[in-house]
Amino acid sequence: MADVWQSSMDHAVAVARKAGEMVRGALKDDRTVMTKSSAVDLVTQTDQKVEQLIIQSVKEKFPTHRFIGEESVAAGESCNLTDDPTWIIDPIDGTTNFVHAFPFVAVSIGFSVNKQVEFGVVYSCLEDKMFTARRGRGAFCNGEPLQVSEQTDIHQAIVATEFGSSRDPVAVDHIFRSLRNILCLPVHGVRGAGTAAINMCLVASGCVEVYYEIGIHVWDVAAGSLIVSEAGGVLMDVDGGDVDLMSRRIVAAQRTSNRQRSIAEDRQRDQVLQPAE
Ligand code: LIP
Repeated sequence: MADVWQSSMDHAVAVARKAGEMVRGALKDDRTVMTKSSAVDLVTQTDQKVEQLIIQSVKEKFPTHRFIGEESVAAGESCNLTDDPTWIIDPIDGTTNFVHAFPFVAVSIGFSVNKQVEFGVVYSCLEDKMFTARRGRGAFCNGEPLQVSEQTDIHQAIVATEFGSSRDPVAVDHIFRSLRNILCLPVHGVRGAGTAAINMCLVASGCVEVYYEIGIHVWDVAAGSLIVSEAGGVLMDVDGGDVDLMSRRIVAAQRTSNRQRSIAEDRQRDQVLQPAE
């Protein structure tokens, strides 16, 4: 049977590539920085222009579809995920990286219907890596199939996370307590690319076993979540329950063996992951 969302996915890949060109071009220009929720929650005109480019082009092709876009929400639009076909857009995931020309910057486009992600596209535009996943049809990077790591021992894992943009000392203490608990499990290492979307693609690619973050938004993780699950990984809440993409917390891991649920389950036993808010 024909895939009803194939033309939308093709469009997402094409517009993500165009958006990536815009991001690369803007890196050479002056990057005027503004702030949002805190002094370290950065936004640039390029974030806004890229989001407009994506939304405009989708509206022309699919006029009935809805949108949740990071910069539209910052400008006051609502952030409700309905059953309608919805494009969930982070025009620049890794804005701080972009501002500093730190080389991990992604355009992230998820597409959901009935609150289920149907396809995800993450374009790591400075590396020129196009990550894609279609529900039930696998995950790919530049056309090559992705497979999560087979490492089942958390002690031999790399864990990715981020510090977020809150500098409230209590929240920062929670983040550091979680980090300390994880490092001392022990694990081989803790890393962070500076973008949730690319961290999730690293899980899907098999070079990072687990990524977790508390405080992320649906646009940071919608596309990446499908890329992880289609590469054989699992998603869960930080307390080990079912993931809710709107809950602002996520664990993405290579697979659900008893051992691999440990970070989330240890949260219940030993409070490994401290809530940030
Ligand atoms: C960022 C994420 C990053 C997270 C930040 C922020 P932005 O997205 O990708 O991992 O720690 O809180 O959400 O703002 O660069 O699109």
